[in-house]
Amino acid sequence: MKALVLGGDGFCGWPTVLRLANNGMEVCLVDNLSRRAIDNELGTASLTPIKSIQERVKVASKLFAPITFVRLDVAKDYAGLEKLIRDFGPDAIVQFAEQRAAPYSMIGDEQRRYTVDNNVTGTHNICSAIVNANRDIHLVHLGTMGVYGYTKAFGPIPEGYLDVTINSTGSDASILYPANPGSVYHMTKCLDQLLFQFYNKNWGLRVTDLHQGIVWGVDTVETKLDASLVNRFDYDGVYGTVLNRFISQAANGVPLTIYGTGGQTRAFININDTAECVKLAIENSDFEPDRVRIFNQVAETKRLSDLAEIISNQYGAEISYIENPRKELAENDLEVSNEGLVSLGFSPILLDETLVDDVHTIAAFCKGSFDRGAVLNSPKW
Ligand code: NAD
Ligand code: USQ
Repeated sequence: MKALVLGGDGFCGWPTVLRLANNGMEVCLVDNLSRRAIDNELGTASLTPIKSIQERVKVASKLFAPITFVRLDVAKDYAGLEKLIRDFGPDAIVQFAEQRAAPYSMIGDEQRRYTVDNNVTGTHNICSAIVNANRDIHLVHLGTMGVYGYTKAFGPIPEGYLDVTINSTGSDASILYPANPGSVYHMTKCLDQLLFQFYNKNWGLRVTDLHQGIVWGVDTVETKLDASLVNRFDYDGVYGTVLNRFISQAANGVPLTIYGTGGQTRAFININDTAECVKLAIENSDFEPDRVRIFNQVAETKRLSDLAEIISNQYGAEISYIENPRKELAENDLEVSNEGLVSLGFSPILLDETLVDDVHTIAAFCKGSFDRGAVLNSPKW
C-alpha cells in the first residue's frame, strides 16, 4: 500500500510515518516545516534533540523501507499537492498538517487567522485534490475530541453521530454531534468536519475522521531504534500538552501546573497508539462510504487533579494550582466510546507506571534543554 502522510515531521506524524514504513507501506512524507519555524518564532524548542527531516528520512529509509520527503505547503500550494497525488498515486492520505495548539490559536488576530487559513484551506485542498485526482483514495484525518466540547454533555460521547428523536414529529435521526469548540484551533476541526460531510455526500469521498484525545509519551517502538529517529517533545505552555508537561516538570523540579481546580476531565492516548490506530484505519479502508466514518481515538479518560496526583506520588513533585488562562468549565464529566477502533483490533495502552517512567527518564536526560521560562507562557483567553 502507498500512504501519503501530510504533516509527517510533527509529533504524531513522524512516529506514524515510521510505523507505516515498518509495516511494509510505501510512504511519502510531506511537510512545510512550519512547526519548526513556530519554535523559532516562540523561542521554544523540543526537549529532545530532533534531527533535520533529511537526516530522519535517511536513517529511517535504511532501517525500514525507502521514504520520500517532499517539502510542500498543503494550504498554499494546491497545484503542487494535486500533482503529487497524481504522481505518487497513494491508496491513503493521512492529514496531520494543521496548526494544532489551542493556546497558539488564541495569542492574537495573526495567529487566529493563520490557524483558520492553514487548517481549513489545507484540509479543503486535500478533499478537492482527491476529487480531481482519484476518488478511491481513503482520507484519514486527525481530528480532536475537542469538537464535542467539555460540558456536562448529553451522556456518554458516541462516535461522531448522535441519535435523536425530533420533538415536533417524533421521527428519529442520526445527526453529527453538535460542535462545541473551546478555541479557534478546535473550531477549525469542527469546520473540517463539515467539509468532510459535504465531500462525502456529493462525491462519495471515503473519509475516516479520528477524534483523538490528548497524546502523551515520546518514544515508540520504531523511534527507539536509532537516536536520529527521536521524536519531538513539547513541554512549553503553548505546544506542550498536559501530561507530558507534568512529567517533564517532575523531572526538572518544577511544581506541576494545574490550571484552575484540576476538575477538568480529558481523554488520553499514548503516542504508540496514535501510530497504531492510523495504521489500523488505513489497513481497514474497505468500508462503505455512505457516510464519514468517525472513530474516537482514545484509550482512557482522567481527571487532571488525579493525573497530577499520580505523577506527584511517583516522583515526589509538588503541585501548584494556577489561575486558569483558558475559558473552560471548572469541572466536567467525560465518558467516551472507542468501540470503532477496538473492533478493528485496537488494544489501548493504559497509563502505566513503567511507561510514565520511560518518559520521565527521557525528560530527565534532556534536563539541559529545559527552559523554566517556557513553562508558563500560555496566552489568556
Ligand atoms: P505538530 O505541530 O507536531 O505537527 C504538525 C505538522 O504539520 C508539523 O510538522 C507542521 O510543520 C506540519 N504542517 C502544518 N501545516 C502545514 C501545511 N499547511 N502544509 C504542510 N505541513 C504543515 O502536531 P501533532 O501533535 O503532530 O498533531 C498532528 C495532528 O494531530 C493535528 O492535526 C492535531 O490537531 C491532531 N491531534 C494532536 C493531538 C496531540 O495531543 N498532539 C491530539 C489530538 C489531535
Ligand atoms: N492544563 C493544565 N495544566 C497545564 C496545561 C493544561 O491544567 O499545564 C489543562 C487545560 O486547562 C485543559 C487540559 O489540561 O483543561 C488539556 O490541555 P492540553 O494543552 O493538554 O490540551 P488541548 O489544549 O486540549 O490540546 C491538545 C492538543 C490538540 C488536541 C487536543 C485533544 O494540543 O491538538 O486536539 O489536545 S482534546 O483535548 O481531546 O481536544
